[in-house]
Amino acid sequence: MSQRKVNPLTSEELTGLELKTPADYAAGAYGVKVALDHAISEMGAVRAFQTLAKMNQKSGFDCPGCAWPDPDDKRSVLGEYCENGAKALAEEATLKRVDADFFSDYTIEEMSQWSDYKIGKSGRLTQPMYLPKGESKYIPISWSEAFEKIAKQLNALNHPDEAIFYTSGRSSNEAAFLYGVFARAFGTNNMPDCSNMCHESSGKALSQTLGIGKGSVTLDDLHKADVVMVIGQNPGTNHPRMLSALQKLKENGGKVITINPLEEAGLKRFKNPQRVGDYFGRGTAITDVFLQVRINEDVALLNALMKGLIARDHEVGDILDHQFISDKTSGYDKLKSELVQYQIEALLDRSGIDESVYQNALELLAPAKKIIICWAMGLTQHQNGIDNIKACVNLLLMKGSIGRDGAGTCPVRGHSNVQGDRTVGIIHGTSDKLHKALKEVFHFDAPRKKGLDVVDSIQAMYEGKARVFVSLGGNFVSAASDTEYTAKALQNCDLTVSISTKLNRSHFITGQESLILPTLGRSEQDFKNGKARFVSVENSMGKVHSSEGKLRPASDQLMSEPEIIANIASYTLKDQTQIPWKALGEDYSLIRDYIEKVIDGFKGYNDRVEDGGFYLPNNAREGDFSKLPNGRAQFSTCRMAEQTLEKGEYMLMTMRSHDQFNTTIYGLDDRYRGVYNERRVLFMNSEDMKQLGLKTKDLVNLTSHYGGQERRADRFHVIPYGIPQSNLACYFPEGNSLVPITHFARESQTPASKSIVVKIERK
Ligand SMILES: Nc1nc2c(c(=O)[nH]1)N[C@H]1C(S)=C(S)[C@@H](COP(=O)(O)OP(=O)(O)OC[C@H]3O[C@@H](n4cnc5c(=O)[nH]c(N)nc54)[C@H](O)[C@@H]3O)O[C@H]1N2
Ligand SMILES: Nc1nc2c(c(=O)[nH]1)N[C@H]1C(S)=C(S)[C@@H](COP(=O)(O)OP(=O)(O)OC[C@H]3O[C@@H](n4cnc5c(=O)[nH]c(N)nc54)[C@H](O)[C@@H]3O)O[C@H]1N2
Ligand code: SF4
Ligand SMILES: [Mo]
Repeated sequence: MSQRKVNPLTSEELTGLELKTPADYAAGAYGVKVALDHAISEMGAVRAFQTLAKMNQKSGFDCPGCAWPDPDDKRSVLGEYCENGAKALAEEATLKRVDADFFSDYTIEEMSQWSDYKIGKSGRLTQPMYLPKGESKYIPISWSEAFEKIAKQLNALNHPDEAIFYTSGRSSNEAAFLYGVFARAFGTNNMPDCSNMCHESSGKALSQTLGIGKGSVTLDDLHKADVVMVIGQNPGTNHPRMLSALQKLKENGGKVITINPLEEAGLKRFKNPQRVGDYFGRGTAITDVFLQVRINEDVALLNALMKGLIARDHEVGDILDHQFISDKTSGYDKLKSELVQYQIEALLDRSGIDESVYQNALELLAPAKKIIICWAMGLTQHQNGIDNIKACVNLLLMKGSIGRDGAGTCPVRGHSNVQGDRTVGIIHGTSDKLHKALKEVFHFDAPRKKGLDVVDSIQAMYEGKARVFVSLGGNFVSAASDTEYTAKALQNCDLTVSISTKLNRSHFITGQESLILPTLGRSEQDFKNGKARFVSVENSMGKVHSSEGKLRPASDQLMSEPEIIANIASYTLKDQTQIPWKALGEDYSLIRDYIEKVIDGFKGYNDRVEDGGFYLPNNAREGDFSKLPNGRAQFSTCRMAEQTLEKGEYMLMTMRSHDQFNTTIYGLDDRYRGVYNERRVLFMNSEDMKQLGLKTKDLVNLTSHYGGQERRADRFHVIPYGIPQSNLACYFPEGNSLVPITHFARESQTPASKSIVVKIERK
């Protein structure tokens, strides 16, 4: 085990909390100002304006932020991006640099004491760096020496399953496909990815019920729905352009029901920065009915809504789609008999919803023929995450709201290409179909044994069963749960390798040896032999399109992701395969040709992607459930939350502020929630504060107690907030140390980082 004394947690230093009243609308003129301030301060004015003009345009590059889709037809001349897209770009296109001199100035022990904010703001990585065994400073290394070291360590393993190949969701289809082929040709399915911590619960629930692990709607459907339910998602911050789609929906007469423990500003009212009128007017009210659910009581609430719909259908008829239920689904009677066991009052009592607000929601849902449910981490990151999503599917199926225009499932994806990475093979297993295709096309036998996901990988490293960890993007130590345990797991490795754009904490929490391989960002030009190359990505709604960077790269020593992977593969596997690694790394159109041969739905990939992009096949969108048992969509039985709180215990959720992208901290404000200049805050109900005798800004520590072990996160300012009693919220990753590695969603193993039972300790 490493002797280095590095800190896996972000600094606990307080930065000077200021509080204001939470906002009552999102975006608007001030949002544009903030976006430009970020872009200009990191990139300079000229570079900022020139680059932003290319983002999300047809011949430009895909926003490195979230996975929200661009319009299919025309794009706005005022810019097709939001405030947080501008911040994501600013972060990547910053003029600050982390070069060899920087690394010679600081030891990893020193840098690990910094806050995540300070680490991220250091700038872009510029050259390959190597941390030798027992040393505390990274030193420069050539690309070829770096590849030799990786090959040597991989080939020295007792078994390929001692290697782990992690992927974060920002990699292109081309890079991800090559990485997946390499890992399998090397001999392992150990491909954990950020999806495991994100929408894995959605993927599992949707595959089992509708036959596809993705959503079924397009952007256009959102404009046409009768009712959109937004559950466990904060689009104003995390998918800001979704608000433009909801605005269009409202203008077309559609309604919005929001289910969330917090009344998020972006779901109240939206002032569209692309509409001059909205700068002066009040903008558009988004939410019609707000159901302020208690944390993890969504199944109870959805069950109550379904019971209400069934009762009305009995009374007045034509509320449920009986034709659809009998023609296309199975399991309805079982669900109905299960729902009979519950009392609506008891379900509402559990979920914390007033009868009158519940009735208002029913008023909207009952007559609706076209319902869309959008959701994100508020549903997936609980022990019963899969049940949450199956309950949403139940409601949609009852109403015949699947496979119909303006209706369906909308799991809103996180990272800009997390969905594409999965499509092209980043998953910890090889299906029979993929096995066969790889054999036919590349002439090798992919491993049959199931691989490790994020949680299993951490446990394997902790137990010394895995010894080389390669990370294609991401910040594993800060993103995963049980921070100190995860840190020990990584430190048990012989070698950790990070393919990264920017410095992050995982570069300090390393194996005995460590490599940082700096790569190009989305916004940067990717030239080879004088020719510009482009990559492709898939958005949250299953559309594949191209992305071509426009900026001069941060350094002339950067290498593209596909080329780095091709080199790792060819150094490691030498001539053991017939795969032309080098050629693939140079010419991405060859990778796309192979993707077309191996993965369904990519026919004519190269031509179609250059021609504006294309939608991948989607059986749920088509209403085709032939792959499912009896060829039918499946109703399911869903378990409600089972955790009960003892006296002195609270239910904590960890969420994103408005000024971060996962572990990358853009700034210290959470403007919509009225929190400024501080991340160590604990959102608490004012009655709960009163009971504990806590005043605004008092400092507290948090502890969790699972399996007889105490875990801690210290020093948070308490702030009164509109959150249900006995519920708490703090930011991610500050709260991650409280989540035991074994606390995850059943089946999907997604860390349950939105329902952590904690106690409060006064400072
Ligand atoms: N600017 C920005 N954009 C991002 C990201 C980012 O960090 N910054 N991250 C990207 C990624 S990877 C992802 S996965 C997405 C995440 O997007 P979101 O899922 O919107 O992100 P979170 O902040 O985790 O917030 C979840 C919401 O769920 C609510 N919630 C928590 N618990 C419950 C519950 O039990 N029930 C219900 N109904 N609601 C609950 C919270 O109050 C919060 O509003 O965003 C993506 N986009
Ligand atoms: N407690 C708690 N934990 C959570 C969550 C939560 O809500 N609560 N959310 C979970 C979710 S939804 C997710 S998706 C994970 C996120 O987990 P990750 O994807 O692992 O984390 P990120 O913070 O997105 O990774 C940021 C790093 O990626 C690198 N990077 C950025 N762009 C590129 C690029 O183009 N190429 C390459 N190679 N590297 C790049 C940079 O070095 C940057 O520091 O965290 C999870 N963890
Ligand atoms: S909505 Fe998401 S993808 Fe679109 S500009 Fe904003 S951050 Fe980028
Ligand atoms: Mo995510």
